[in-house]
Amino acid sequence: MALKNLLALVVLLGVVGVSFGGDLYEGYYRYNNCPQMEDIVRDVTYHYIYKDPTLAAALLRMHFHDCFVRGCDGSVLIKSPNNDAERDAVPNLSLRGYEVVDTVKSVLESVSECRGVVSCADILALVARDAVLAINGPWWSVPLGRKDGRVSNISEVNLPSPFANVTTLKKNFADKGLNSKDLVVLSGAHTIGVSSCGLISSRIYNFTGKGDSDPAMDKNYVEELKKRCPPTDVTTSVDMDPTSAHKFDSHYFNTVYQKKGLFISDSTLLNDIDTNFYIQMQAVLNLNTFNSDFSKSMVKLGYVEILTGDQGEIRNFCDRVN
Ligand code: HEM
Ligand SMILES: *[C@@H]1O[C@H](CO)[C@@H](O)[C@H](O)[C@H]1NC(C)=O
Ligand SMILES: *[C@@H]1O[C@H](CO)[C@@H](O)[C@H](O)[C@H]1NC(C)=O
Ligand SMILES: *[C@@H]1O[C@H](CO)[C@@H](O)[C@H](O)[C@H]1NC(C)=O
Ligand SMILES: CC(=O)N[C@H]1CO[C@H](CO)[C@@H](O)[C@@H]1O
Repeated sequence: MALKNLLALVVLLGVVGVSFGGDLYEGYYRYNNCPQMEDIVRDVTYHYIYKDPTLAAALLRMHFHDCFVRGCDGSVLIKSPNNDAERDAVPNLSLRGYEVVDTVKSVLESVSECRGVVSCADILALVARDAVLAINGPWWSVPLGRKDGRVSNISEVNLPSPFANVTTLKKNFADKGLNSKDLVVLSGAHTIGVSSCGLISSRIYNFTGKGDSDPAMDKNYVEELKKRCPPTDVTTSVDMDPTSAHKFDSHYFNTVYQKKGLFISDSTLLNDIDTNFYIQMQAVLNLNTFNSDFSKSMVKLGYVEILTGDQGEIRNFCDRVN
């Protein structure tokens, strides 16, 4: 009994110690009025993913987009009557799964002690984790305590481009406090999910404006992609990690190593000494560190430009500011 109390005190002090820094910490809502929070997020997320496993990719991507624009502050979730919020931006056209976050929020708001307590930014960070877990991907602990932003503006959506080279991508990530390892590891998220044909048509049909394809892509693979993506078809989807698109594994790095990376931003990871080394470690040496590397980089991503303490607000509905 005494030992148990002592342990509880040590844990509590540890938590308080971290929270003084305005930082995030694990189990935040257990100490802040809503101990059921993580269970509710998991149950709702699993419910949706079992019905439609492809939502896992969409939700993982949504968290990434949220964090890269104004930080992980839930701004990607906000709707604007004028269609000028982040989610109206072109790269957002294929974002899906907003209903998962909105449902989690409405369940939480229906529990009296959780009402007005849980941020949408935290919900999204946790939904992304649980969505990956629901398709047998890695688990990572998600430090919580983010606050929600009040601004979402289409003009600020400046995500890394699928046409960017590795120099630019490294800069994009460095601007968010993420290094080359985070870049190559997080790009591994493309082990699941799809892209629309429109984003790759110039790469396979008209790379330099002379009816050619990108020499950095395997010639046979270009032909395969042409079959799936006829020249004028911009809407059909193709798997980003063919033969393993529904499995969260390190196969993406084999794909990139075989010059079958779908975007220039995937292939270009072979052109940098650090990112190339990581790809070879996974694809050739089979080092099997991807799951734990991914977990670490996701936690780092979840800290990008966050609002904590008195900053921001706790939204009542995730799709609008209070
Ligand atoms: C390195 C820079 C990145 C670029 C340039 C990039 C670009 C893209 C593009 C263009 C698509 C296809 C979208 C469409 O069809 O409209 C996509 C899909 C996706 N991206 Fe990325 N991405 C990057 C990094 C990331 C990161 C860091 C994550 C998550 C940690 C991520 C997760 C995903 C997922 C899961 C999908 C599939 C979505 C689905 O199937 O609905 N991406 N990405
Ligand atoms: C979005 O940003 C643009 C450019 O900075 C600005 O003119 C516009 O007023 C902003 N819109 C909203 C709704 O804040
Ligand atoms: C990478 O892209 C940037 C921006 O388009 C360009 O300025 C730079 O020259 C490119 N670097 C390489 C090595 O191709
Ligand atoms: C290929 O690109 C060139 C230069 O941008 C353009 O003039 C031409 O119409 C394109 N061809 C096709 C088939 O789209
Ligand atoms: C999912 C989503 O909100 N998509 C939006 C992306 O932007 C277009 C164009 O502004 C909107 O019509 C979509 O609703």
